Amino acid sequence: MALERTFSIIKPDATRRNLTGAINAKFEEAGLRIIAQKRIQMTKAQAGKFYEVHAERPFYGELCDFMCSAPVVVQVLEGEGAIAKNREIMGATNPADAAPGTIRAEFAESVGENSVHGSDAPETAAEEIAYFFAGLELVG
Ligand code: DAT
Ligand code: MG
Repeated sequence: MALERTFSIIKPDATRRNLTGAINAKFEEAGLRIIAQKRIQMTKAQAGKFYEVHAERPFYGELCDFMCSAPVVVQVLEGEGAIAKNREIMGATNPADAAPGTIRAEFAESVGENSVHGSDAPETAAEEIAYFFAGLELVG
């Protein structure tokens, strides 16, 4: 499997509860390297654009408000098969369905406030990384 990069967000429910370190430990224990990371306050415009693919879903407004409700940590994770590996470590979108030991099983509060975002494919990973980071900020 190839060395890949994926985009990750530690969401407001997790930063509020001081879970940044615990979540990063899960990534590092699984062999993912955090090659870029910054704490930002997302704006409504940024959140709206980032989740544009969900614009028609009933939860879109709530999702964008939530993403701006506290700081988030945006990050780039690198490793063998990083995109799929990160989705595995994250667990299912709804924490009630997430496998034991996954980030969402351990930390998520609900389907909407589920602690982490992770890219779902190589194309979205590349787009999402470029949306938040300049090339020089990625130090692999
Ligand atoms: P994922 O974050 O696992 O990729 P997704 O892309 O389907 O899931 O949805 C993006 C986010 O939208 C998800 O992390 C939380 C929110 N969301 C998804 N389904 C929802 C629902 N049924 N009710 C409330 N929020 C939801
Ligand atoms: Mg998704």
